[in-house]
Amino acid sequence: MYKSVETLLVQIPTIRPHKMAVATMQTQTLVLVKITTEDGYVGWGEATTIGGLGYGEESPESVKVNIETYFAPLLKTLSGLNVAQTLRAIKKNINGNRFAKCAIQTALLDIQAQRLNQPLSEILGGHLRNSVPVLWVLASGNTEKDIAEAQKMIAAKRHNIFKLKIGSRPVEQDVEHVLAIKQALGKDISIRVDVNRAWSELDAIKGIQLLQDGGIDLIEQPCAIDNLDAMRRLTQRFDIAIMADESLMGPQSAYQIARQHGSSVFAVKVAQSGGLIEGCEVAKVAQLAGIDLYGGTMLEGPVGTIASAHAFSTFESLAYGTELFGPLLLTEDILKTPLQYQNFELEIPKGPGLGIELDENKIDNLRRQ
Ligand code: MUC
Ligand code: MG
Repeated sequence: MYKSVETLLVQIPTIRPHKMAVATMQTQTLVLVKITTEDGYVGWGEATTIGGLGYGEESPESVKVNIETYFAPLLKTLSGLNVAQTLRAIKKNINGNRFAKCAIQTALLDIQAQRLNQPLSEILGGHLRNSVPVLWVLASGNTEKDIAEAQKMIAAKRHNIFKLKIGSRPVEQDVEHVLAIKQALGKDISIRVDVNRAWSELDAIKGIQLLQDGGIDLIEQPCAIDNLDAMRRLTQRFDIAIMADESLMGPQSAYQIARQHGSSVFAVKVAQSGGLIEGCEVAKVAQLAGIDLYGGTMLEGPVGTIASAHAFSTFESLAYGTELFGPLLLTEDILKTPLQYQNFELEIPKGPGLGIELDENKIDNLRRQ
């Protein structure tokens, strides 16, 4: 049934250095998975991560090796099964590897949706919105450059919400940088910060108090991945929204955080969740626990971005919007028709499957040999 399963590492420079507490990116390595069936369908998935092993537990290289060594041979033995049965067999035979599992699942769902002649969102339960709001991340590392970049985005009606990457400088310096940007952009522009787990609990108490007083709207992943107790104490101590990102690793960890109300918002990432279906399950746990939702990214290219958009389009509420801007951070597009970003939102394609067409010549030129 499956003729081939290919994993391609596609290296694309970013439009400027993207500075985060965990890594500074000058290029992004997209991890693309292409599954071809015996009867001629082609499905795409993505397992992109950030900063090699700096962010998650899988690197582009480990995803490629694991898919080629374990997932692809297994898939070739699974014929005549539906998507759910195939995913169950994968889970039974392969531990962990959430990013690789997400890419494989996305490609399988892309194929299945094409067979049914429906957009991918429809086999995840159905879309509730045709587009999703998209914020922009200011991470040049320079206050003046960030302000100019934000003003350009607002004028072009591309983004009117901004997330600032902090955590690599002392708390006071980071706060000064954030509040200068908030003041320059004005009270109607929502500013959030992502600490990428760089603060101790005491740093967080100091920093969050100052940012809350300065009118900032949300604090993302202030403390260490495993320090769920600190996340819970901070959520209870402050009025400002505290969002779990790296700590959220799928439905089980969503449940663990939700049962103690360890954050007020969840950043749902399909790769961190282990798949689109699991991303929707994380959202359901949040909804049941009264936790707000935000659609996160691993700075994927167009495949992972639009797959995430299909999943997020099914969420009943998406109070904090999304950060599905990954393709806009790259200097090259790998689609025949670019994704549609307009009026501060990303349109969700209406064609069958993912609803995008990849430019395979371009991919061939950009891929690591
Ligand atoms: C993260 O931690 O949120 C998402 C946007 C961005 O700039 O970096 C990623 C990772
Ligand atoms: Mg984050």
